[in-house]
Amino acid sequence: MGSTGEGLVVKCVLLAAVCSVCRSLQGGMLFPTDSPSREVKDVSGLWRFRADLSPERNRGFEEEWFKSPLAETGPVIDMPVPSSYNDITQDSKLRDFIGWVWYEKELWVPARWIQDQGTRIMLRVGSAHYYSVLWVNGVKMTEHAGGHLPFESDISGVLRQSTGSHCRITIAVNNTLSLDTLPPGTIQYMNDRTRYPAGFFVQNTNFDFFNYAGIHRSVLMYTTPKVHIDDITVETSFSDNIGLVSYNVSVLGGSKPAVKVTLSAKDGRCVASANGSRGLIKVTDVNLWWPYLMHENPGYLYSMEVQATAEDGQTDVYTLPVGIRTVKVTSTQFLINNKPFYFHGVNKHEDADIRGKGFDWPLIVKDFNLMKWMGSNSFRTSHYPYAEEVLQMADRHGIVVIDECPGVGIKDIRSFGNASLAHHLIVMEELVRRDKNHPSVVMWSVANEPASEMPPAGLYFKELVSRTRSLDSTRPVTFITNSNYARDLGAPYVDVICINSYFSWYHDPGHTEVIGLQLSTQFDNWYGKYKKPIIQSEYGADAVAGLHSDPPMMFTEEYQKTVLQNYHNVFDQKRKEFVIGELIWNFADFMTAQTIARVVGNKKGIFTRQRQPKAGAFLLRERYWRIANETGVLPIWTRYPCQ
Ligand code: GCB
Repeated sequence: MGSTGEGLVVKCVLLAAVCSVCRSLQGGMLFPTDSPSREVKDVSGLWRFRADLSPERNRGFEEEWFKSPLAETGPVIDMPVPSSYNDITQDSKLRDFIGWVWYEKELWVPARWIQDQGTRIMLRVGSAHYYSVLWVNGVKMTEHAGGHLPFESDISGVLRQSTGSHCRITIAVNNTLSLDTLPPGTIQYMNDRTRYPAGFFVQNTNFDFFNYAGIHRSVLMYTTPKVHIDDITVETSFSDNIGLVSYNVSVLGGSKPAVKVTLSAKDGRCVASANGSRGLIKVTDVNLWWPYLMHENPGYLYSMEVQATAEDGQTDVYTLPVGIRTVKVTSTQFLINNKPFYFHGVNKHEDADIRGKGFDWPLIVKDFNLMKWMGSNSFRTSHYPYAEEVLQMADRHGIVVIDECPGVGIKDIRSFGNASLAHHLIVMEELVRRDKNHPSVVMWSVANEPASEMPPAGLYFKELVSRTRSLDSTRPVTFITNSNYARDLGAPYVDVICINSYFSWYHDPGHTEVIGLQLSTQFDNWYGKYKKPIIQSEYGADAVAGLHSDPPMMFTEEYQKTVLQNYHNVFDQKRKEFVIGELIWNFADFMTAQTIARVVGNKKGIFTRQRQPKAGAFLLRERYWRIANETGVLPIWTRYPCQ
């Protein structure tokens, strides 16, 4: 340890991680929507911004930058929210910045919100990477550990204490990763003064994507009545043509609220209703929620309107989309509504030019159009939870989702300790709380490629998987492995085995002729030992768009295509047995840290980062539509010409 400042960037986050361990989740995290009793105000847009470049990254806290307008304590720049800050300026110091950055937004809150004492005013951040502290008008509201899930705070009190309805929101965000964060990382100080300047440090990580940071999703202000619907949980099933929706509504803020639940079909017709905060609703002639390419009418959603009326007669109304479906796993199949489902889809990243991991509607809609164009029926949220709006799209389009937590790059034995596990459990709790009602989400993934052969991994995953099951007993749980089938200590606990392998890329580079044998062996070994269905959760090869060679050479479009074809031959044999899915790595090229193995990012996309297809995209398109035509029921308008 050399300079006075070293350790501080880490210390702030470690402290935060410890606090998050002590915390247990309170309340629900319903997505804010307008309703007759609720209003939403989007406070995204241009915010003021400053990175704390002080050696200890701690000047903002020492000088209490949250107490007065940010522009009064130093220079500020414009920063769009939502967006990563890294690629917004021409300054490499900001692109590669590690430590605290400060965001500020000033706005007017509708006066009626403040005057009406019966109105609860909430402030909700969709996600900010990684650790956040939130102040309103200089008063600290909350802190949050974790870069991919929402947090919120009741700001009614502080707004009512301030004069007028002017509101100043300050958010400090720290992207430092430590051994107990998810994903984990370490800060390394370089103390050889003949090679590095004083205070030089780097953030080490074990994952293959750029550690984009900032306020990545919308910041919303919203209201509810004082007696309000805090959370809703639905679990669905069916028997013959009767749909069953078991619901549980939690209402806070008052005693003895009267709860009424009404379920309406797509055309607005009321199909069932019930009274009481929990119960079972029966729907005759049910329209089940089906995946895309499995049914003529995929993604069918009912609307569940929940009304909670307080003793004073004030009513809170919240409407939740509900898809009725079941999910089951056998030793060889994944069943949706009791029919075998084969995952033919993609792995994605939240990643694009300029905005980094910032939420962006045009990008999301384009990505869904591309997935549907190529006949993809599913995706995995590699390697962290995606924006809620993405899951809402998946619900409506019938795209099946494997929902992954940010447990990526757990390679250091110290990251299997109690503090890490406690944080991991909280993240799973936050994830399930947020995403439990999405019919598109069919499985939880608790981690990607952890060092699952290390001795502590067995107990760690036993606990993690069983606690996840106790949070949600309706969905299977998996984690993604790339370890040796005989020594994997997590595999005994999961419901589905998900394997990543890169034959002829990281092993035997250039030799696509070995893929067939190696992949068959992989499948037979894993199935032989665990007797659980298997998804090839990653496979692929880098291809620099426009680079060609025949015979194929690594990094050309032809090589990527050849790798894919060789994998597909084996999938076609094994999907008759126990292989239940294939997810290409990756949907699109994406940014990574700078390393000698990456040429301006990872190029395993079948689309470029700008979403233009490479040869591999056309190959997959033919394949996925062929599989869909064999196994699915397609609406006439989607039938692919080359069937
Ligand atoms: C993997 C990782 C993924 C990488 C990919 C690659 O196994 O799960 O994050 O990007 O390999 O391209 O190396």
